[in-house]
Amino acid sequence: MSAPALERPADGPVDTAALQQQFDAVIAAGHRIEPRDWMPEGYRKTLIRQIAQHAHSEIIGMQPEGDWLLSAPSLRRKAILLAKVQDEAGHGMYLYSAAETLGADRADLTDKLITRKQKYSSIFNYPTPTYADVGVIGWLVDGAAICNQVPLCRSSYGPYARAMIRVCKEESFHQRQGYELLMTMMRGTPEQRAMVQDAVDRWWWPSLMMFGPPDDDSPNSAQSMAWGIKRHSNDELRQRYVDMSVPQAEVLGVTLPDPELALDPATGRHRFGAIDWDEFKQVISGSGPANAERIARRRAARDDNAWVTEAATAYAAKHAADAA
Ligand code: BYC
Repeated sequence: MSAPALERPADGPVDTAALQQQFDAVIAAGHRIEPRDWMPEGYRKTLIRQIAQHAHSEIIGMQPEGDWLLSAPSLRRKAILLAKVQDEAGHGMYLYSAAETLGADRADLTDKLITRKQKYSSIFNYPTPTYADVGVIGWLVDGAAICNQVPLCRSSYGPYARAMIRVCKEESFHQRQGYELLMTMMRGTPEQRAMVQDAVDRWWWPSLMMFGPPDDDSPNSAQSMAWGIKRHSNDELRQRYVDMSVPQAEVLGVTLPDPELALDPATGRHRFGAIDWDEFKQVISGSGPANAERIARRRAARDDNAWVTEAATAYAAKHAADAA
């Protein structure tokens, strides 16, 4: 719920301190900030940064699985994969719309993505050499996304929080389809089982990196949590994800590639090995295995389809003129 907008005198000076006080009260009460409410510039900028990165991740995230659309092993698998990849496009669109409510311009955000001024999730810079990767992305990557995004349904910014509700419902379907695909492969031939294990070995550690750097090396967390944009710290969500994934791996019959992974009986949580943060830093600074390919494709899609945008814009302008 948002608080009523603070009345501003028509021509008088803006009382920033009073506006800030009201903003703080809305956040402290756990209510929502809406697009027309006053907000501190840092809050707006942080939201644009996170929402834009999130939107870019959804759009770039179409590529690794999209690579399998033409060679899915059956019509059923192709239909499921097509629906999933289309869902990711939809998520990107809701998120760009949410960023627009903060004054961002969609074309400008795309430009910042392809000129590397804004980031997207590290996870989408890894290749998908086998069909088991499609299943593992559904299970692990969408599983991590759910862990991270369910709390964002309670984010303090209304449009972002509301977008997350639908996104999470769809991610939940995505995760199940991935798990079902892997279950089917695990009931198949020894080669199929080996293919699943190989994909798990490649995706496990990168999926842990999706939650971001450790809390003591996360420059944005404290302020984002104080503003209610993030509800939990990176390490907290990573731990939840590990605890959730271990029993799922057991049911599936795969081994998670971490010899240090063990249940701590004292806490009921799993201890796990050290994450390779150098690899993470390399990937987010553009040197991951597939960064160049992902950006080149996004750039080509923008440039090759510019005529569609131009035609649609001209058509909308004509309609608006006819209606006037
Ligand atoms: N990858 O201070 P920190 C999906 C950056 S798509 C890249 O902890 P923050 C799906 C971070 O941005 C779901 N960069 O930051 C789609 C910051 O850099 P800048 C994607 C990362 O924002 C298709 C710096 O590192 N999910 O599910 O407080 C198919 C310091 O980090 C990463 C979201 O976008 C990373 N992994 O926390 C299948 C969730 N981690 O901006 C599935 C929304 C950190 O200062 N985002 N960085 O230059 C968030 O929840 C938060 O932004 C994060 C990071 C937890 C990711």
